[in-house]
Amino acid sequence: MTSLTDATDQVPEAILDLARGAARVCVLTGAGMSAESGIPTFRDVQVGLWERFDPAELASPQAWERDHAQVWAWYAWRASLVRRAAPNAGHEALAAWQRRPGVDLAVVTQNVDDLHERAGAEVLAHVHGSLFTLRCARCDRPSDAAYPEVTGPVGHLDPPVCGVCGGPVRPGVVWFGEALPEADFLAGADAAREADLVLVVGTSGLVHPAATIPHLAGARGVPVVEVNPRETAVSEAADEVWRAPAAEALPALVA
Ligand code: BV8
Ligand code: ZN
Repeated sequence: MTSLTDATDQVPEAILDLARGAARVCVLTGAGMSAESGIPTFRDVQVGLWERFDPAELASPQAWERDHAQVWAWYAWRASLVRRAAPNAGHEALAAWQRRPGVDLAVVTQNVDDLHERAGAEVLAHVHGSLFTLRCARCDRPSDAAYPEVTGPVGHLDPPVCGVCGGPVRPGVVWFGEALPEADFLAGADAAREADLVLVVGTSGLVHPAATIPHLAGARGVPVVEVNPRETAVSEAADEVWRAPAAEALPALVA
């Protein structure tokens, strides 16, 4: 396996050729895309940040029903982390690539943060929703409430209430067991199937149906390239893998 340092010093030839020749690029990103911005991923072994919370358990309607205040506190803390974070060089590289004349680059993200947008990229689909789009858990109306600034892992915070029906306000994210926003998922799947190149960056490929997107592209003969320091559930579907971190690999690829 090429060492990370070598890998990011020069882009693997086959990957560079695929990127240079691609007019339509679809980039599927996961939590690893934001790791170098200091946002903890879901499944990497974390020190500190997630020790007290099991993301898969808290990101669920069951947890919300059981204890709104604990779930709201967890999201308020994550929102505070994201607000304090900055897009990394990987986000910036994708935004620059997207602005390149002759390139049609679709960002399809599983991430609920807004770091792609803050780097200047247009995001085609947030397949797991967005942290900062709040809505009423009872009547589904959008809410203009905001997360309080939270500086550390807190136990409980009462969520704001809907100005119309008085229901609790929830994050506009897709919880485990909830359906993905159909328009986003279909747009992401179509972009992958019609691309000249699909780049899969920073995802363990474990969460469905988002994880099927690279496979949908591969089934159409679209070249799939994985950028991830570690092997994942997507690796075997990739035509090329680049074991490198996103914030080092993507700037080299887009240079
Ligand atoms: C649904 C929003 C049906 C919330 C998230 C068995 C088989 C298949 C499916 C299932 C199953 N059992 C249950 C299911 C369904 C379930 C699922 O897939 N479960 C899995 C875990 C088994 N899926 C669902 O429930 C989905 N809904 O199926 O609904 C339905 C249909 C109709 C009607 C009703 C219902 C909903 C899934 C969405 C869940 N919400 N997020 C929130 O954020 O709080 S998922 C969550 O995980 C995040 O969105 C995250 O993005 C996503 C995926 O994780 P990754 O992004 O891949 O992150 P992870 O930590 O796993 O990996 C990080 C990677 O980065 C690693 O590979 C690491 O090596 C790499 N990395 C680290 N550093 C870097 C790096 N890479 C590059 N550079 C670096 N520097
Ligand atoms: Zn309401």
